[in-house]
Amino acid sequence: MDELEQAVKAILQAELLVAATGAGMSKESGVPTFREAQQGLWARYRPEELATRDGFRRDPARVWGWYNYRRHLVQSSSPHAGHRALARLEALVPRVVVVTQNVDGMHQRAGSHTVLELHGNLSRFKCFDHGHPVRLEPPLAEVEGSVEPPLCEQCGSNIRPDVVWYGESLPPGAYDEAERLARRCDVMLVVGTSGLVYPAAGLPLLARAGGAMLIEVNVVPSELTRLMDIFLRGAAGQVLSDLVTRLEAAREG
Ligand code: BV8
Repeated sequence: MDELEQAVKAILQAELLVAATGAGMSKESGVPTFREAQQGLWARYRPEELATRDGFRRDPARVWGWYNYRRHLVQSSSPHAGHRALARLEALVPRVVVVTQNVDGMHQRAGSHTVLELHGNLSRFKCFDHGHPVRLEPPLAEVEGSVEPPLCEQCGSNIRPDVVWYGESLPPGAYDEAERLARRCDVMLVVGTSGLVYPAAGLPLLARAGGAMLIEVNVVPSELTRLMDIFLRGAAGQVLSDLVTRLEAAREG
């Protein structure tokens, strides 16, 4: 039995499947990943300069402008067949939860109903000093550049994207639920992550300890591959589409 067939067999028996996704999940939508040399978002900047409280304090306009540019990339992109395949899974497995490190909202746009955003969403906003939620027409920038952020009407501090920066804690509700589900799931499908950023990267280990079958989809091995029962090498769009098409055929068969 080839690896894809093994994955189909395991998923058909699952009651609870957790799909843990990273930036590689959105690559085929045209949203850049972080670590791929040259074209990755971090290639030209160090994460500490842009995705930390200190980076924002030092130069709010540069960070705000960078997120406006990323928001433009996200809003000019669409979910691909791989995002839609994860949504199709909901008709095949009693409970499917997507736990994503991505901040682009693609899973929700593709139709997934239960998405835990561990690192927030760049189209949601709050203020820097107190986290006051802020409703704002999401600003877009077709080119990178510095743009002064607006100010919070309640406290006058800078408005920032509602994402989790390095050194910031994850939203307690989302992370605690992700941890609980990782421990309980029958299958964890790990897609498009280098497995470098914690605590998200620790979830597959919890799933393994809980007795789950671990399946990874990636174009190259990651930091997590050593934990996996099955490694499906390939792009998320193609591999997930093939996987779910086979699952649908097996369900009908
Ligand atoms: C925390 C949101 C508790 C913002 C992101 C010192 C001080 C403080 C903390 C730390 C510290 N040292 C270490 C830490 C912990 C730190 C951490 O893990 N650092 C790393 C760098 C070592 N973590 C944190 O700070 C977290 N908080 O620990 O809080 C705390 C609090 C205070 C003090 C101490 C502890 C918060 C981390 C969240 C940071 N925010 N994003 C934004 O997006 O702007 S992280 C961001 O980068 C993403 O969200 C994601 O998590 C990460 C990128 O990783 P990936 O998604 O895996 O993407 P990557 O590009 O790396 O890989 C892409 C993969 O896809 C590759 O494997 C590639 O092969 C594959 N691929 C490519 N194409 C395809 C594909 N796969 C399939 N198909 C394809 N077509």
